[in-house]
Amino acid sequence: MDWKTFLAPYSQVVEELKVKLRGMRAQFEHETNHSPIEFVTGRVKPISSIKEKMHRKSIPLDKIETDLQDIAGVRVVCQFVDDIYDILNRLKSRNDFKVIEERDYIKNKKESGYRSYHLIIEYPVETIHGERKIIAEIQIRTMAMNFWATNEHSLNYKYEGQIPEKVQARLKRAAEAAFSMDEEMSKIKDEIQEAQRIYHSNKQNH
Ligand code: 0O2
Repeated sequence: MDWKTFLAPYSQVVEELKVKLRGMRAQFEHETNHSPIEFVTGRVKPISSIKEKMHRKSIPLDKIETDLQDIAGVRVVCQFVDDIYDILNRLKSRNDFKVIEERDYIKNKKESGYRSYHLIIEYPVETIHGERKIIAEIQIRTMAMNFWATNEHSLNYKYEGQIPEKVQARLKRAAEAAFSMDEEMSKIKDEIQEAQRIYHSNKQNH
């Protein structure tokens, strides 16, 4: 398997999606003084993680393009839970890619405590050999959800997927605490946004 050649269009997709999503953020900032997008990151799954996931999910090499859907992954991090659904609707109405699957791990949190909204998309990318349709995953989550997922991901790595029960229980409590914070912040969203608008316009006037 020539991984470098195989992964090249996936890198192209990650780069294009980052530009487009960061462009949305810039446009929001310019036009409304508030962006529902806090920041955007993206990555191509490392080869070792691809191999590990193919093994774990028994995905044969000839099914990798359809069945391993997060080789190209971008993440949109928002301030508030409502922002997630706002972004989601905007992404679903775009014409430059097609949403083929949605996974709402906010309404249906995972057993681990994980919350996020996942969109699986089919993205047409131009290569020197013509158009290729590449499957990619867009994860949309709040900063609190991101904080939790990043920490849990590190622990999973440390314990090779076998986090001790005591730590798992703490993580579940931490996931609920993070979600309570999201709910509390939502209740004072208007006030926070007004404060941020005042701050930004004062900064522009100086
Ligand atoms: P990475 O790149 O290291 O983050 P599965 O892997 O079976 O849980 P599936 O069917 O591939 O899930 O798709 P799903 O549920 O959309 O999950 C894919 C990605 O979502 C994962 O990628 C994580 O990034 C994130 N994710 C899902 N569940 C959890 C979780 O419980 N905790 C954390 N921290 N992240 C989660 P990978 O493959 O783990 O790789």
